[in-house]
Amino acid sequence: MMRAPWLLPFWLVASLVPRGLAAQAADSTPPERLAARQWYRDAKFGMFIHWGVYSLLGQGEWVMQNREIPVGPYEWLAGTFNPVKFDAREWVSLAKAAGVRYITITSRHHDGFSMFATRATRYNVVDWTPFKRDPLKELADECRRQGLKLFFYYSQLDWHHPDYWPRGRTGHNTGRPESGDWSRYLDFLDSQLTELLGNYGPIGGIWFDGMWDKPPPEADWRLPHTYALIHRLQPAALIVPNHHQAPLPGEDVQTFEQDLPGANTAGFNTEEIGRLPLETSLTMNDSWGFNITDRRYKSVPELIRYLVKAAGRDANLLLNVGPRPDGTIPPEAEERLREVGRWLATYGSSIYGTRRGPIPPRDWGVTTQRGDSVFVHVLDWADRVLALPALGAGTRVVGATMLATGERVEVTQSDAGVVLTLPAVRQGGAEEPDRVVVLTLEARRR
Ligand code: FHN
Repeated sequence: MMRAPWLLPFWLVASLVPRGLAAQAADSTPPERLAARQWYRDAKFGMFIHWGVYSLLGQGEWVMQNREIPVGPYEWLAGTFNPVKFDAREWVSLAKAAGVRYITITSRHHDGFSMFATRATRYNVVDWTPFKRDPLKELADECRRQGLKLFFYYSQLDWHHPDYWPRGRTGHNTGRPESGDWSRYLDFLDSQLTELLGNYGPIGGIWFDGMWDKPPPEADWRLPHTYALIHRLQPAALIVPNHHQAPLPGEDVQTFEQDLPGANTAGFNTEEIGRLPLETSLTMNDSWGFNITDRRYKSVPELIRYLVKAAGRDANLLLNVGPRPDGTIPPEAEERLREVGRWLATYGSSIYGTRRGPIPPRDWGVTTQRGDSVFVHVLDWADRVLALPALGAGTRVVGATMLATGERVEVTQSDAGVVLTLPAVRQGGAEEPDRVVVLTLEARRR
């Protein structure tokens, strides 16, 4: 008799199902998770937070690997972590001001230090540090109070745990014994995930990272087992895997890193886009974790345009901040978040709750759509006249205005397309990062 697919090793299932279709084919997704996926598609904007022991050194979250810090000294460093200025209310208020709908925070990064209360190891923020508080609990409570969803980033890769063995591509120079018990390590992951899903109320989901360190079939990560565990504990929690591959069975979101969906300038993203909700994660400067010398912050218009381009490709933007070791957010990041929030206060209707529009991304910009409103986001087009391709058979534009001002936009249309004449840009007026035209459609039958 054929074994049920969830009893087969996940790499075998993955190899049997055409890539890209894998996620949908083996999925019998329950209604609460389908609803969560819809919520996720509508949310469009999230705040990523990379924060941990590494923040103390101000050289990014890979400092343990990059500086070849052995486990012993790193454990000492962890024992000094004391972010006395951490205030969950301030973080969540800032996230709200930025206009994000969810926060994804590192519960455990590759350094293996747990930023939450866990019984699976003493190497955690409550038991190991003078801080003794569980920041994730404080954040979870505050997110609930202020109406944001909270997701937990969780690294499958570990540079500290002795059972992360055999080693993958990284974590070779941390002075661990050259042996270990892989299945015990996977049990450890499951027990921590059980805590994350059990002790913080309803969460948005788990954002996995690090499997790329030894991708299957090199290692069996027991994904069907772990994914089933997560979905059993919280049926509406989404699994967001940053494994840089096309979606696998049981996953809920396809996430891309430092690239819009389908692009691969970063060198590790797949160009294959499945049918799950999409997300793209982006650093605000060039670092995820706090980096004291990284001043290469993206400008506010750059960030806005990235958010818009993501929405035009049906993807959320997960924009990162790396808080400082005392628990404060760098002012450069705070300023940018508030500015993006100000922009969204005017233009949010063209982003939240939309789907990609009828015109695929163009050099001049993108389109988004909600119901019979199409939002034309003019990003790179200096002229007043813009020609669009036909919006679909029988689709007529019955109105066109500038979203910000309500000014009328002149429209001429034919079977070949729609020509818009945008209002003249006021002399001396500030250059907008995105000129948004709202087209109202009337579908008519031929
Ligand atoms: O190695 C990590 C990195 O530190 C960071 O967490 C990013 C976020 O998308 N993901 C990994 C690289 O793929």
